[in-house]
Amino acid sequence: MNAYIEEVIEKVRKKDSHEPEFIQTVEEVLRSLEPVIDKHPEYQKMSLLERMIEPERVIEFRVTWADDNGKTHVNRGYRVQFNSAIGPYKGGIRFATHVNLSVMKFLGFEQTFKNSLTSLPMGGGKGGSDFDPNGRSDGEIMRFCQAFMTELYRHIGPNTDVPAGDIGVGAREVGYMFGQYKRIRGNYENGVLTGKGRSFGGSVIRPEATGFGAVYYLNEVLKHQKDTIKGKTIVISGFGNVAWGVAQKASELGAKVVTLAGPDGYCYDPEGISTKEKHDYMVEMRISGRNRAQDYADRFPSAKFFPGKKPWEQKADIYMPCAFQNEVGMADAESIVASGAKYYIEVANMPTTNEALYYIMNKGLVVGPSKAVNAGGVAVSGLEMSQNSLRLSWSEQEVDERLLTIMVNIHKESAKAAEECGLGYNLVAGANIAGFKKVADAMIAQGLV
Ligand code: 2IT
Repeated sequence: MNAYIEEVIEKVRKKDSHEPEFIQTVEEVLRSLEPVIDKHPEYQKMSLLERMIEPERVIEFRVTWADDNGKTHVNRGYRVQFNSAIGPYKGGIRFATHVNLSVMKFLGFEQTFKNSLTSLPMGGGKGGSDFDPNGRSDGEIMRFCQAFMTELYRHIGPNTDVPAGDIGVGAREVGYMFGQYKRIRGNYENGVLTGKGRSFGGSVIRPEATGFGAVYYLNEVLKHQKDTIKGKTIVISGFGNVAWGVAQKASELGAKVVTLAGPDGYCYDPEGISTKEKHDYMVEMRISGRNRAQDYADRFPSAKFFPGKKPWEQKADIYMPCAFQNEVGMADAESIVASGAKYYIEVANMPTTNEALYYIMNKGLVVGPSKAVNAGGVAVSGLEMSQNSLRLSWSEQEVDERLLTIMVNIHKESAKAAEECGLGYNLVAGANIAGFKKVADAMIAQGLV
């Protein structure tokens, strides 16, 4: 092990001991950079890793709002502006009870490398709140978004920091936040947020982009392995925006997604979540705010609901976690490996514990890391920024073709970076190395930033 890397990890463990998710991603990313750090002793002299693990800025703020009964609530808001070496901070906003500083920092750190991989000029950032949108009325959501933006607006802008959606934040919430931003600023700066509605600068394909991009990436992996997506069964988790995009594109390309999952358990549908009716129902499940996977089995008799269980116990050719961080632990990894599957493609941000990740990799499965696989979402956000700057909007075909090209390129560059370091077809290390190099070069070129 490289002594410099271990020293930096040790510092993070001590200094940020109360931030387990952040420590986890720092360990995973930094350890995989060993061949690059070995080759470049000047990075140590310039304290490059110490700089990279320190966010440029962390903003934490109070969000006060009133529910429909007039009761006052206080939530905590965050924006972590992690790294602006290659472009304005860019990354989503997450509304979920599990949001805390550790989660925000892990997401901002991952976002920095992910955005670099897209080849578009975007730095890394992340924001959110511990607000729980489940079961909230439309009016409550709007007032919360307005209260959140009333503080956030002073820290963001089309050339400064460009937020978007994430878990709990979709086009509706982005719309309310944009409205409030515009009202306070008094300028029509639609490049300040991405994932907007189509009528005010949103890009086509942005809602589908994360899921479509993930399947494009999977397709590249299969081609590399001289395999095909046709006829493959896929086990996924979640039923939100990302799972929805994956189910649609996988069905279109001839694969069959056989599960979806929520906090209450999972559904197994041997006929596949393959029809437009089923895909549309996933959207209904999301906007209902009920947050229940069981609703799917109640609606479609071909599906069976398994209460309190995770979908990883089902056999499949390909596993694609699409829900949230650390949803796949050691016991889940053991079922996945025992199934004989060859492919494990992370879609949610850091869905695998480090122990489970190394286990799956060591057992010889091809692993697609989330920061590469899910980069299609932020890539189309980057394309939305381009369209807003041009004051133009591109056709579906144009955006989809660009998305495909970007995903093909991310796979190619990651595979190449790993190969060049003598690591073989290691897409996990390859994505980290390829993402890191561009940011590192930019930081060095810009002096002591
Ligand atoms: O995790 C992610 O990459 C996102 N939530 C999308 C961020 C964005 O700016 O579109």
